[in-house]
Amino acid sequence: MKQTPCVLAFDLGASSGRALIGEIVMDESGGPSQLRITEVHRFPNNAIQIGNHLHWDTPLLLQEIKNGILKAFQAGFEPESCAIDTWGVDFGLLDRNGELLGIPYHYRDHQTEGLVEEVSAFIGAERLFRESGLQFMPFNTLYQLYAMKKAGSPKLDLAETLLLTPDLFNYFLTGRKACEFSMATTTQLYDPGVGEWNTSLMEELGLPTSMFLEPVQPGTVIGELTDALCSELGVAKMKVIAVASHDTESAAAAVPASTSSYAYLVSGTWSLLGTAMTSPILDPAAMEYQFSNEGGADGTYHLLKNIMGLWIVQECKRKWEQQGTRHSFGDLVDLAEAAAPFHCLIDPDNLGFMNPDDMPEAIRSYCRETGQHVPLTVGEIIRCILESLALRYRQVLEQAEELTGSLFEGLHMVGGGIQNELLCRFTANALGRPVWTGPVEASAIGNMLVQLETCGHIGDLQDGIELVKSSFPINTYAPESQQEWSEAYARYMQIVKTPVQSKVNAN
Ligand code: LFR
Repeated sequence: MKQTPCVLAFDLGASSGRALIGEIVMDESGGPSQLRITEVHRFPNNAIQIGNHLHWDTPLLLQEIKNGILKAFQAGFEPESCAIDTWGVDFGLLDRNGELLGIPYHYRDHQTEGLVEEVSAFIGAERLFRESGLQFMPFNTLYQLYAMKKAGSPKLDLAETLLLTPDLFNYFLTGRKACEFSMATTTQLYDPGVGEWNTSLMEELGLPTSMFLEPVQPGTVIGELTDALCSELGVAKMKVIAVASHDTESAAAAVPASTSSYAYLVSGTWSLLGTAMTSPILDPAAMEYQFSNEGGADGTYHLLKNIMGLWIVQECKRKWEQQGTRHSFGDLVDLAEAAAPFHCLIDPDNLGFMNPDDMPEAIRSYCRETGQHVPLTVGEIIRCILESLALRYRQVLEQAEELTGSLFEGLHMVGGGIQNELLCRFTANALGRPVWTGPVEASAIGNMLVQLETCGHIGDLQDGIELVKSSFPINTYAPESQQEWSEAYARYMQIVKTPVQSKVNAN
């Protein structure tokens, strides 16, 4: 039986990974009319503390990728290609024999604490921003490597090649080493103004410069599954493609916008609020607001900001489970909905929420320090988080408008977080503008679109966006109760200016 063209996308997130098949459904005239997605595998992704460091379980993730390939074939698909997208910044180091040196660190490991300040003082914050265009997030590759250097890590001495996470898995699948552009731009060691690795910065920081490969653009075929892997799994050969392998950029490539200027929010563990651009904005205003310029698919740059996101909810849930109370995400949202509005607000991006031992306590202590009502019940805490996130989105959207000179009509929300309808409603209310949600699996879909373009099944990404529009529902949330939300925003802006003892974050 002749199959419809199909590709396999792996989307690895901080809490779970999934493998999805994307198939082009043809219309009567033989042209592509719909993208049909089928999840063939889903698996948890848990960080592991080993001694003093937090790591990814890289071998297990590779095993799950292999399981995903196998399951795709077992389900009767014969994908032409596969591609992997993951979170940014993290990496594996290879020795001169091409073997992995140690277990890759997780970006929430504490090794980089204090290094943003230290490196800024040493290099100069303005220069650092101008030459990287990146928000000073403590986990950026630059700070991780600098932490290793300060710790005298022998791995750095032995490293011959640095591969960012998707590149590392692509290497395990194909035996080919490559560096994909969108991931390179998350390191803070790539200069987007010049379009090259910033080797002088590396030298000044004492980092080896030779382990970075020349970046390749999304849409580059890296190779094929190795013979060994095909016989291990008993599957046919397929191409392995570098897509916009940073998950945020894959998601951004699937935003079903109808205007040339639009804002989007990729909602999941993180909330990434941004807008597509043709070139990076590297001026002091972008630094002051701490935005990033990240490389995307199709030669785009995306001006975007990391906002702490649903991580805060996930961590509360985890803590309550540890203490013996289990709640589903649905229960948490119901309890939040039943709680009183605007009792207390937090700055979700206060660094105290980056990786505390006890997230509910971190929230209570923030509220205590800022002289607010201290939330005690589960409902109060979750409501506080969701309202604060929505208000933060307004603040960041307005900053993005200021930086770009655009006026955004509303906000496109994509990613798993849009299943939290209360958050979508709150966001429309906080913005006083419509919120359009969908698709949920944006990263996997953006990943598929670049594969389909590379394999010649769609003309370009714009064709892909049209497919997205005709294949996935888009919901609209209209703003309601403006008065209350405007008052809450004014209060929020006061609260985030209040100095707190716990770690602070700029802008
Ligand atoms: C989202 C994301 C963000 C990145 C963060 C850490 O999954 O990729 O874009 O800043 O994870 O890598």
